[in-house]
Amino acid sequence: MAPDAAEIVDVETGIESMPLFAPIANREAQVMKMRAARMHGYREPLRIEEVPVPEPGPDEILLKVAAAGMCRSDYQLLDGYFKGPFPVEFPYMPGHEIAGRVAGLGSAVPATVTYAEGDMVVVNPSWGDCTCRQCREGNEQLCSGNGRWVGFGPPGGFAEYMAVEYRHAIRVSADAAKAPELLAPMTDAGMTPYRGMRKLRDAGKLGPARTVAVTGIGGLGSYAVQYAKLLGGSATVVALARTDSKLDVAKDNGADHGVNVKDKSTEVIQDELERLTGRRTIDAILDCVGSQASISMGFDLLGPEGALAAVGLMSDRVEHRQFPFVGTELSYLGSFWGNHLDLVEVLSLAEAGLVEHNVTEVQLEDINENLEALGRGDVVGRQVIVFE
Ligand code: FEH
Ligand code: ZN
Repeated sequence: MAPDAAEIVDVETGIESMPLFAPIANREAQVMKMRAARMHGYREPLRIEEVPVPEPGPDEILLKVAAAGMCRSDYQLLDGYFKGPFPVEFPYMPGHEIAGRVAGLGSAVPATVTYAEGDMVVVNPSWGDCTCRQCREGNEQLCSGNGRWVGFGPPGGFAEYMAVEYRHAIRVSADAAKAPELLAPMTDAGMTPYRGMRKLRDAGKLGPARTVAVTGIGGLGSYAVQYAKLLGGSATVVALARTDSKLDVAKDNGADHGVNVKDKSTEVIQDELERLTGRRTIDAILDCVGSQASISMGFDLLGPEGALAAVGLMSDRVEHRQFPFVGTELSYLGSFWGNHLDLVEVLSLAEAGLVEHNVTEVQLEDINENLEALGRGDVVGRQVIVFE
């Protein structure tokens, strides 16, 4: 993919001030092939195929994908859970946690972005249309216009190359670039619980003599307990999960206590909380599961003025008794993915060595068995497909 400056200027556009290596990438992309995992239907295994490398549009950069994280949402996409909100056209390439190296620039990428070939970037996954209030306030993940979410509409990163609008790429330091497998998960598993925990903190629900719990220690939860420690203002951090091995991971990541909640009544869980923390209730919960059972359990465990922030999506509906919401002033905070600043902040925390990762490197060829493990809830931490 090495650029040839003379050809760049003449052949593709004729504009002499073109960015360095854009047209070369465009031209080569037309003939180059890449491996990609694509959906051909709901509830069908992904197929690993040789397909053309995408040609970056004028505002896009071509990325050579270095690492792509695998999320439970990928399993749900395949399963049809998102058919309504995010219909996709087949064949379709999922993958929304992406880190990759710049391999080409579209003709209209401004020189001021100063990308050089080989720069490592992460992809901010939510692509708002910038017409609505949410986008103008910086929350493109909540775009109420024609927002798009990579891997849920635009082609994603389960492929050796992808094209992305330059403004959605965030360049990382040369040091961070050495471990793309740790960068990719920050774009969802690392960012989503950060935003949720930030909401609990900003709502005044964390602090000394409080208890904050994280429900579900999968890809997001093992980051969430760390944010509970970082943002919690010395609140006691409790992990709630259904297997002891997941609780061990939570404790390795800084949780003060773990409670195995499988098949336990509220009262039994409260007995255990009392033994561990001295209190039967919890002040703030970050729910990383999103099931009727986990959210209902969370509300049952909240004390007066308690708040539950939900970042997981599993059940279609969640029902709970109405009285405690009013009678004890409970709050329910939805929190979706994260915005540009959330991503920059978690990247900075990670770069400062304040975030532990629980990453398993996997191969593109094994994608279907790894998706099945995600569907069964068997994965602790993040599986990340590495390409380089
Ligand atoms: C992405 C798109 C739709 C639903 C859920 C997700 C998550 O993976 C982001 O947290
Ligand atoms: Zn995800």
